[in-house]
Amino acid sequence: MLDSSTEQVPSQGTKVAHAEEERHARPASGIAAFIPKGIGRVDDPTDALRQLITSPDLSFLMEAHDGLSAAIARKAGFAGLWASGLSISASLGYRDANEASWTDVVEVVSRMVDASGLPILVDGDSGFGNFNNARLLAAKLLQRGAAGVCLEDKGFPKMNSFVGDRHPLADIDEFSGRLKAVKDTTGHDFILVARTEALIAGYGLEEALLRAEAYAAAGADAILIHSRKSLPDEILAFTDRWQNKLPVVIVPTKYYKTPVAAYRSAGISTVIWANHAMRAAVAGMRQICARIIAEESVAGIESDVATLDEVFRLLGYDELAAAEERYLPKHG
Ligand code: SPV
Ligand code: MG
Repeated sequence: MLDSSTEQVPSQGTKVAHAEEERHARPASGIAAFIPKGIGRVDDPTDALRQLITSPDLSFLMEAHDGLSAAIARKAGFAGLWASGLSISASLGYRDANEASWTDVVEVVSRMVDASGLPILVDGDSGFGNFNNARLLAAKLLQRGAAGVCLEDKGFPKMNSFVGDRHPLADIDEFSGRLKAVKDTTGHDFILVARTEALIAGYGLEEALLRAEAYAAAGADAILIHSRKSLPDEILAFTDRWQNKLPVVIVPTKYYKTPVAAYRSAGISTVIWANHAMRAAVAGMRQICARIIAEESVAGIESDVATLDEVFRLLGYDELAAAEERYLPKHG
């Protein structure tokens, strides 16, 4: 039986209240988004994301890359999502090198908004060009119900931070102009996270601090400091010197063994689990495909895949049944 409208969704503390009863949601931009009853949405995505990022508690954003992964993360209890460029690219069959267009990203994020109702911080890469492309991207994301965008101080096209050693940094003033243009275009509410790749590019702590200062002055709401070391030492050195002049966001993909207690004591604001839904999907699909081809049957795998009822619940099929009762003619 489909009963998602009464399903209890675990919450991440009391940080975000879901307005379960809302059907036709209206994001801050004033553009209507369709979010079926039973999924519900936060009253104000930008405010909800701001609370997550500025609250004294450590917050978590879960990666999602399409409507389904967004709905699953929401059901698991995450209060906010990271629309990962790497994962969205992978799910579209692209490399994380700006092969997916900015309109591809906007479309995917729009599906994630509707399917989850959660505040979403969107990985805007380097903004797909100069200040003009960055502000256009941000404005469109705001219109589609996203809560914020994260821009990294690289050029176009960018390359994923874990691939190769060529990660040329943007000029500080030029990148600051990109940030200012986004703020001037989207207004105060839309969250702007400035990400510095100074450590990834091998420039070290002083360059990272210099850039974080400049990006704070340009109007960023938070700083994402990225590292690809297997230990969090350079991240913790940064937070020690930075002293939370703006909230700090981290992506512990490579230093994944570090317990989150270390981030709490360092006063870090937000942890992004950046690609784990996509990687879980890759591993799950790989295993199931291998078994089906080897066994020439799906009989043995039934208990290892989600039931169709679970899929129907995730996507609110019961709401459609109720809507049919209400709107379809009753004759015949
Ligand atoms: C992403 O998830 O696309 C990110 C994080 O930007 S990383 O892949 O670590 O660069
Ligand atoms: Mg990315």
